[in-house]
Amino acid sequence: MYYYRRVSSFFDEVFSRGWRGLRGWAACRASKLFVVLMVVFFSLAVIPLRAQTVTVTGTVSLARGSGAGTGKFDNSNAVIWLKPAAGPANRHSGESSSSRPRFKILQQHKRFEPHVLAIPVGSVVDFPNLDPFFHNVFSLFNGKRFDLGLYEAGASHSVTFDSPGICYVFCNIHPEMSAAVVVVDSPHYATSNQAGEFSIPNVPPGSYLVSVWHERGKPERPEDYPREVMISSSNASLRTIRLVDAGELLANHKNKYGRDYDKSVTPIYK
Ligand SMILES: [Cu+2]
Repeated sequence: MYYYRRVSSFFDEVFSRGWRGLRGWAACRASKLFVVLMVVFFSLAVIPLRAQTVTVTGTVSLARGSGAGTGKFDNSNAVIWLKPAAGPANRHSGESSSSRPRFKILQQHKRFEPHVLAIPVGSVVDFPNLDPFFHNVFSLFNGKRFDLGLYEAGASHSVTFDSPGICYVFCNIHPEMSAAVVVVDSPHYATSNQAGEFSIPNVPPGSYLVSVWHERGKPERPEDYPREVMISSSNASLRTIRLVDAGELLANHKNKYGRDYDKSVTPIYK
């Protein structure tokens, strides 16, 4: 039936328009064939590129230390990242502001959410205040020093994290609010879930250095990190990363003036 229709359309063109019709019919067919061939060519070119990367998986295990660890903890919020063992890491500092990755840490219910945020260097983080009262956002730590001042419900300010490091973030009004921005010099990073599992997608095979950070956990064998691993399609699973709990490091932090928090707050601050 299909061939009958194709043949009949061919003769319709020839008989109704003569040789010009025949040329038009052939040109139309050729252009369709060209489009089909181009689609096939690009599909074949893209599929092998995707197949060249792997998803690196692993598990973090946080064990209670001898004496130092108190309070509740689990295996979540460990940040794991991979950097090529040789060659320059992937830096974003030269990018224009419009192409920078953008993230968000909410101030809601007197908490920073998420509590731990891993980002590639050069990223911008927005800090919107979703509570019906004032908050402040500041950091005095090594990754980035900043103070976004006091701001009201519905307002938002942002910070560009242009160098790698761990940046602890606090509110100058509410001592219970804390967050950590883990700025990594690599596009290959992940944060563990409650079971300690993590997966890092789109990693090209090769030799990498594995680093790990956890708010209250230190590697069981610190001398092993950063640890070199060879990633391939047949070896994309890291062996368990064992951490030992070192206690709540942020529990008694100071305010932005380096002093203890004032417990008597005014009504606008709640
Ligand atoms: Cu606050």
